[in-house]
Amino acid sequence: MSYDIAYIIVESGKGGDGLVHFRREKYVPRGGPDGGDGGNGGNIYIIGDESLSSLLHFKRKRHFKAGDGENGKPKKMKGKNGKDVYIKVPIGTVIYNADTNEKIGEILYHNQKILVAKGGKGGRGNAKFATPENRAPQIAEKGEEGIKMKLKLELKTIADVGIVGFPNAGKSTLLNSLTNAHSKVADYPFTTIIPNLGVFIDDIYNRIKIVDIPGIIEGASEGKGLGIQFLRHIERVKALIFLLDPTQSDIIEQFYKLKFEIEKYNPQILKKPYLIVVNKIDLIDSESLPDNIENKEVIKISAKEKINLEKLIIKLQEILKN
Ligand SMILES: Nc1nc2c(ncn2[C@@H]2O[C@H](COP(=O)(O)OP(=O)(O)OP(=O)(O)O)[C@@H](O)[C@H]2O)c(=O)[nH]1
Ligand SMILES: [Mg+2]
Repeated sequence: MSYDIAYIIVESGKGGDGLVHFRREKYVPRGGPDGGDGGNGGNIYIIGDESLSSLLHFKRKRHFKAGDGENGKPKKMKGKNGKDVYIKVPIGTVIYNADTNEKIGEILYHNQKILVAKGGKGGRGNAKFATPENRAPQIAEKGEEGIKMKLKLELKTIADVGIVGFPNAGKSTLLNSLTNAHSKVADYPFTTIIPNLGVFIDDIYNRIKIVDIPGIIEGASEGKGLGIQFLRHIERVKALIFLLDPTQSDIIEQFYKLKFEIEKYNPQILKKPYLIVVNKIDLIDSESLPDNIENKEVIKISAKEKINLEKLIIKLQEILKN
């Protein structure tokens, strides 16, 4: 089982059987039929949970069974319905029938529910079969069987590239300049609250999906600013752009602070390929910037004035290829 694919077995509950039973009361020698209906079997739902970011929790538990419906009872009492089961998955999970490969649905938002296995219907008790011709039916229905199936869950990557940086670094401006996106740009921090997705199409029609994310600040991994919500998004991209803003503070310091927050959240993210990009070179003397950080080339651009973006694209294509 890999990080972003999981196989699970789900089993909805069996419906309870209907009951054959006749009323028994003192002084009433031959009571009528009073066998109750069986309860319905429990359903299995998949539900979106925004606090999850992977399918790893299915390593521990792979088999899910909903409760069976109770059998019908005397006095026309219906058996209890079986307990439903809700299986939590991260947003972005696509659900397939593992045997047929048919797509069942996709979880796109928090608390979204998709019914994947309906419980069996409870059978009717003999009280339901009484007619003027047959006042004492000896028949009742059996409850329907539940459904057992294997599901494949797949967590989609949201984009190829995620742009990370401090608030106001120009992440949304860069996304808009490179792609068809119209992410809101403004000169105050936390303009971007929800990640925006844009697609860059190169001359050989390769599509690169790029996402800008809310600004990272110190303490983000502990929930400061927009906290870990956005860090979760960069777990699901293939490569990163560290976008540094030389008008705010020292860029080397910015780079280390960003890396520090990401590492504290999930060190695996830093194993992804990344580019170090300095923005807003139209505002400063770019000669004063270092050419390398940690032996990695520093790419100097202006997202707003569209300076050096061709080079950035070439570098992006390179790191995505590997
Ligand atoms: N001069 C200049 N200004 C820029 C450049 N890139 C972005 N800006 C400006 O910087 C400000 C912030 O830009 P945004 O794109 O909203 O920054 P962001 O990183 O998305 O900000 P948050 O979403 O708040 O984290 C805006 O006023 C932009 O016009 C650039 O290359 N040169
Ligand atoms: Mg923004």
